[in-house]
Amino acid sequence: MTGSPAKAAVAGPRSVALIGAYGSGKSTLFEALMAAAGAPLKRQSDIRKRVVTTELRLGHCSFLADRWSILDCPGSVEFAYEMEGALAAVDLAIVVSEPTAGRASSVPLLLKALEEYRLPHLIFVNKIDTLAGSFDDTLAALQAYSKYPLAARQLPIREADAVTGYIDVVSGRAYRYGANQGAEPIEIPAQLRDPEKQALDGLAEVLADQDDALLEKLIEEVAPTSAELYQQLRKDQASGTIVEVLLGSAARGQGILPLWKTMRHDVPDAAETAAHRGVGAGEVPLVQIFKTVQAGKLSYGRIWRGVLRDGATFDGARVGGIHRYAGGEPVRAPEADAGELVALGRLDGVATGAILGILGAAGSLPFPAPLPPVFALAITAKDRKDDVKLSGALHKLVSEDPALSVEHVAETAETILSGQGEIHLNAALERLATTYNLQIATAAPKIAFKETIKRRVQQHSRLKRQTGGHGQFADVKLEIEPRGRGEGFLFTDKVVGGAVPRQYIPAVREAAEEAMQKGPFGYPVVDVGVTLVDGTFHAVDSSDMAFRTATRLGIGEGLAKAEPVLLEPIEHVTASVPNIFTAAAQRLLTGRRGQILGYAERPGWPGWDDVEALVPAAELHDFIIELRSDTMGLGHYRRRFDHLAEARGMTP
Ligand SMILES: Nc1nc2c(ncn2[C@@H]2O[C@H](COP(=O)(O)OP(=O)(O)O)[C@@H](O)[C@H]2O)c(=O)[nH]1
Ligand SMILES: [Mg+2]
Repeated sequence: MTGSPAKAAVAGPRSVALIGAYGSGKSTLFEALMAAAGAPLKRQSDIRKRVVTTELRLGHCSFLADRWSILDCPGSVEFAYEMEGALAAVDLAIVVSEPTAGRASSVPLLLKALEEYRLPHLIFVNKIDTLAGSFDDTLAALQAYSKYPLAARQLPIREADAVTGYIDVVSGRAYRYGANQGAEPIEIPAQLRDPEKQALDGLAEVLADQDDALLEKLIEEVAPTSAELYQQLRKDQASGTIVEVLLGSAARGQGILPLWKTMRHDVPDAAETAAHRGVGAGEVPLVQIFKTVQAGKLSYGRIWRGVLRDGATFDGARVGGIHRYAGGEPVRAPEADAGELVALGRLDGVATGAILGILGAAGSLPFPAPLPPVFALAITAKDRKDDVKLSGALHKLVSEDPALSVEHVAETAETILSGQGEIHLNAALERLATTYNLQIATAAPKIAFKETIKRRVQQHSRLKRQTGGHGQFADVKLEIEPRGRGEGFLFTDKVVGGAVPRQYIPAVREAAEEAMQKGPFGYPVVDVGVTLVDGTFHAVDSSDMAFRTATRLGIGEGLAKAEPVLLEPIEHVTASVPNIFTAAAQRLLTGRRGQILGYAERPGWPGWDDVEALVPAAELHDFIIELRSDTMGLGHYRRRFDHLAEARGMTP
């Protein structure tokens, strides 16, 4: 069909990941690829899995005797960590793109992730049946995002407004899409002769940039042979220096066989990928776990080296079952070969990202570092009896998915679950419900407000209880005053002549400090100085206890008179957006009481800006939702505590 030469030797198992924006058609393509390879998914599991777009899906099949592991990745940016884990494990990524320029929204972020892994990738322009506008515009838009040159392998043939077939650029042959994934050869439509020639010249030029011999031929105006072009395509695609672009319709089964053939020829061998990462050849198995599910009952791993046998042990963890997924259903296997992705059963205590076996000094199997969380919820078990169970379940959840984090915040007495967005956290809560049978109540996290005072006051406090026998007496004169922001609490003793005997001073100091735990508004009080200036005592009735009580009451009254104010945490926010959205990001931040500090080009991210601002924490709870919705889903941000500031116009 594409007229490629037969592949020299039968390769070992290889793997690809399908990545792309939510709804671009990855799952449909996954099913189409499996079907074309004679391993159609069972209808039932199709329907079930369609709904769950938040989980990786693994499938196995053979195409022309080559064995393949295919990963269908979730599309939402909120599951980017899961997708990046998949990228760490495969030989090549297939970026599934919308067909129309301007709708390729998450492509830039994906290409960035691929660049970071230096992972070879090709682009499948899907939904070609809905192409509006020119395909050249689509290519130009994709090229604008890509660091590497695109090599268009196909051109669409249009009749009336519909795409009815394609031209294979290298062979110059035209095909009309038929039923059942087939395509019949046709004459090249006359109006496409010139575009075809231009496309071929363009392809040859892209390849010549990578190869001197080819370049010389072009300069001497000698046309390279198809065989030369195929060979160079294979070399450049497998090494990731070019990005081949194919097109089709996953839903209609169009363009699937050409994609398979390109994969067959141009996806690097698993051994090449391993060598690239510094994993030497050998017999001793080396496995990388790129995802764990079901509380560690199942771990997805890539076999980087050797043959993995069921029952093998690694540091005490024993492989309890090896599974492949033909037709979407798990099939148990006695062993798995290097280059395969398989699911491993019951690897106790093995977390996402773990390496089983000995990598050796030269190797580096990079695994994504979890992204800083951008969305958080305070969570509680609806049934208090489940509290202990909840903390155990959260621990497992985080070890499965390190992009989640759990923290107990003492100040607000809340358990905070944070992650990459609302959908990500909802998926986690869903798992708590289904896997652990835990019903969870959620709320926006409380803000850790503080208080301070603005005025200096003198406060006299006298405790005198002489009921019956042993009474209580203490008398203190306190000066309570504001200190500079961040200077903290300070106690000073200025008592002279033993007006308050030495032995009671520590009790006064401790009580003063304790009184700062809760101010007039109910929040911790910061940056206040307390001076004990004078006092009196009673030889029999005074005690530590009496001085404590007098001090506590005095400070309570004094703070209320000292113009108490609420302090709110202000965060330093860095929002990263493509620069067409820089103004939008600034507007959003300003709208959230933010003070813009400025913006600058984002280092290493051409076309992106970092916008810096100081923003009250109280305004940031759902910031990521708005930021994404105003930046085509591309914007993200980091935050760190900066300082406390008076919360003007806020009543506690
Ligand atoms: N017209 C058209 N629709 C498609 C094509 N491929 C997928 N779709 C539809 O696009 C929607 C999203 O597809 P899905 O595979 O779930 O996308 P994913 O989120 O990337 O996995 C579904 O309604 C599909 O039927 C295609 O080639 N043409
Ligand atoms: Mg999907």
